[in-house]
Amino acid sequence: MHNHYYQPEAETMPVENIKKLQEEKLKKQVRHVYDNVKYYRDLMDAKGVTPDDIRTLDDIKKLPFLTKDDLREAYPYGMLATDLKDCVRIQSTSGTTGKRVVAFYTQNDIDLWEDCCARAIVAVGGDENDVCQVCYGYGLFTGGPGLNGGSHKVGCLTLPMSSGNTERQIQFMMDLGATILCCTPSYAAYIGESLKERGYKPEDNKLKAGIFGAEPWTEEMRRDIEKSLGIKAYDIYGLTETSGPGVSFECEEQTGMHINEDHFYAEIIDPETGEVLPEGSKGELVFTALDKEAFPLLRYRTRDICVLKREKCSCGRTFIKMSKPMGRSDDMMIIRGVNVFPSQIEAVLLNNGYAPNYQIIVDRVNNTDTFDINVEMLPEDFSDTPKTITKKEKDLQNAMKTMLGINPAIHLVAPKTIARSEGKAVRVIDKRKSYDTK
Ligand code: DLL
Repeated sequence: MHNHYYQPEAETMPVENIKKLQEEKLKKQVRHVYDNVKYYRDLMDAKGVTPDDIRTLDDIKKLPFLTKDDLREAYPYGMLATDLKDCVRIQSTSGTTGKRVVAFYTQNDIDLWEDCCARAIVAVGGDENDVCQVCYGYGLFTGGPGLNGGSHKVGCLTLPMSSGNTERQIQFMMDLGATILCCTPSYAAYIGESLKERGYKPEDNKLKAGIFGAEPWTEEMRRDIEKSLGIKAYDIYGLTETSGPGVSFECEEQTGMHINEDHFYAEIIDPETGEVLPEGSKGELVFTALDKEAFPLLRYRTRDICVLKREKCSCGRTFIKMSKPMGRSDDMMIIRGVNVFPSQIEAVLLNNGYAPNYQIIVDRVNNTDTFDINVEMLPEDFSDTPKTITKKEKDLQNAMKTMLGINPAIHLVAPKTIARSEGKAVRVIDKRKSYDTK
């Protein structure tokens, strides 16, 4: 048991007070956005809603939703709610301008974001005696910077490893005695395997806990990782649009992630109708950022399907809990931690002179995602020599890597060999069991 908190007043606040606080913040935030973000003001005007109409939390239902399409429309600066001079950083997701999300931060935004990550670290038992190895990617991706900041705030000795180079990860982990590991669950599983291959037993490392997120993972995978590393594995959730990791985090109960409700207001809606569903229903998660200054999205549709539940938690936190995401209401895939849309793949094919006849095959082999794309050759290329075909595959792979940020294996196949479908084309074959089916 490690019943302590990073910010106890917030994390254990009575529910009535949370609601009051959210209501106050919501009113202010709607005013801030209305006054500073023309894009959203136009949406509100079109719906006939003014900031004065938002008096209670329930009034949030009157506000328009935002989606990734809105972010695309408003790219790059259209959602910015402060002067550029007040912004100190961006973070971003991979992809083309169309699907890329660029989020802006003031110093205060970064501070509150890092607080959220610090809460997650303390919730798994972290304190200033810990050695926290962060192997989420650093750079534009939010994982590395977010957990790095949280780890500093807690006062852990922070190992800013970034992702990859497993040999070096293991060396630092063992030599410096890392006690907390932060990375994607698939990378954690891979590190576990690599340790075993090198003859290490779970008790040979000093790790006690892991903070794993950025992609869906199952309870089975949790058990595997816990066993192979000899640790407790905790979930963490977030998205670039809401700052990054730390929107919600698991406590020692490991039964869902507490949402940092002093900073985020969560709703569950019916993805078809947009209707707000009662607590306990399964639906699409929608967030309103209550404190963000530079990039304050209101009613942002995450496309993640999950359930919210407010129940007494043995950890003493009063924040509502979200289940692990159970699926998506769009076609986004998360491959090796990177968000990938089939439409991006299609765009690369078309830009490179191929017809949009393709199939994406994703699987998880030895806890690592495999990513293959079968693409039909053009009829005129069919007579090419194997050497030129290999060259074309390589070129297409490079173009994909530039667009997506990860490398698929490209297989050029004979024309007319990918089955034409009569209804909706089956473009994606995802063999992973990444979502819990419960
Ligand atoms: O993945 C932020 C993050 C970094 C979260 C590190 C946790 C740890 P994006 O790249 O914008 O941001 O992707 C956000 O990833 O809408 C979910 O679909 C998915 N996702 C994030 N965390 C989890 C999780 C980061 N714990 C998208 N379980 C989200 C399942 C997750 N899916």
